[in-house]
Amino acid sequence: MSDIYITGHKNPDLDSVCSAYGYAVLMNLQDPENNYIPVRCGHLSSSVRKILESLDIDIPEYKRDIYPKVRDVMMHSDRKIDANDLLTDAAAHYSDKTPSALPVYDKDTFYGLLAVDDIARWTMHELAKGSMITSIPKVRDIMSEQGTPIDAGELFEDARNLLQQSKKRGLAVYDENGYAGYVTRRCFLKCPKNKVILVDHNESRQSIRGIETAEIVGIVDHHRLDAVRTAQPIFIDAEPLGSTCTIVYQLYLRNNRTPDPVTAKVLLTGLISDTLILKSPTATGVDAVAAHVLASIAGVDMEKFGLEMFSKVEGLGELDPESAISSDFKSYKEKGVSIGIGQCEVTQLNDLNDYADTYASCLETVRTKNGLDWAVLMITDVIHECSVLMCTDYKAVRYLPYKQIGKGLFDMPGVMSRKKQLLPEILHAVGE
Ligand SMILES: [Mn+2]
Repeated sequence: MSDIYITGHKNPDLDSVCSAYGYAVLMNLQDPENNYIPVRCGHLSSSVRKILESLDIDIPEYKRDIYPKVRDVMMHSDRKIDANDLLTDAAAHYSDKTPSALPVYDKDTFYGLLAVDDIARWTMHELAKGSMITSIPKVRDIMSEQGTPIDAGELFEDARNLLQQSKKRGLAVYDENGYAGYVTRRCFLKCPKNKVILVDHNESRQSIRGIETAEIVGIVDHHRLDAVRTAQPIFIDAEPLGSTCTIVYQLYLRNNRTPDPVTAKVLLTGLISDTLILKSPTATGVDAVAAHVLASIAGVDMEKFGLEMFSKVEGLGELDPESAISSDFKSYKEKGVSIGIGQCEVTQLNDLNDYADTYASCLETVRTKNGLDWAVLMITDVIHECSVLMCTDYKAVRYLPYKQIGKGLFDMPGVMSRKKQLLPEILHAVGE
């Protein structure tokens, strides 16, 4: 049984979190031999959190990184040696595994580690005296001073170095609940690899910290492929569909399963969010079929559910401009020009004038911070199917095919997709 983490990209959006959740449910049914854990490697925006909370699920937990830790290699002892036991009682434990240290308890509480050095020291001392070793000491009487315990969350590398430089054979490991296990030098002979499945992304720089130390065992995604090299053949399902949740739904079908109503609602949420209620040009017929089937399993009206969901998305006036811009911000490089394109979803653009100036100056800050030549923000009204483009001052601005409606502001009727509609125009303008 091993733990396999399923994670979406940094800056987790609904498709990323919902597909990780839905895929974990499926994989735990398909493969009970392993434990699939959906996680997220970034913090949720308040809108995404609000929507996930309304689904009544255990929201995938934040996982800071996937680096191997002490807890991945620590040992537990199935037999308990008591500090008041005689050394002969402990002897039996050495015959089978020959460990270099053994945990010792005082009744039920962890007492310390008995190291093989402690036994050797005592024995040699007795032999040096010419003793026939007739009186056997209690375990506690021969235990040497204990080393400083380490934390279960300590990095593998750091703990290995610590133990290598220490005179101790082993160290006790503690976590938030107290004593958790122990490690000896032998635990650090081979660095373990955590297993990860990537959903809604496949590039390691968009992934969880420490991904280079992990073993990627699967990829389910709908973005351009720029995946990592793997040591083993792995499962990959990459399709040009509107959402990763659609692909996950298809994997249920492929395995002759139907998602339960709660999971169906979760998948529907990610699907509707990424495809802007199927109105985005990235939405395909496959997405539409999946959305309707998922809605009927979940017992909701697809359109109504979608509008209700987007009504929970906070207006830009209520948000912190910098986090609103950065929460979905992608960088591109074309002809030596670095460009950043952010996208925000709103349910109406009538209040644009209230926040336009604040956002424009913040966009300029984001541009400088990221060392970009040009930064733009696409504000998409998902209900009325149009967008407004906000641009920092740059010479390519005049080559954009959109009508200017204010300083650095352009009207984009019918434009919903950054990838399919806006990006080609931006790249074209830069090339002029
Ligand atoms: Mn997606």
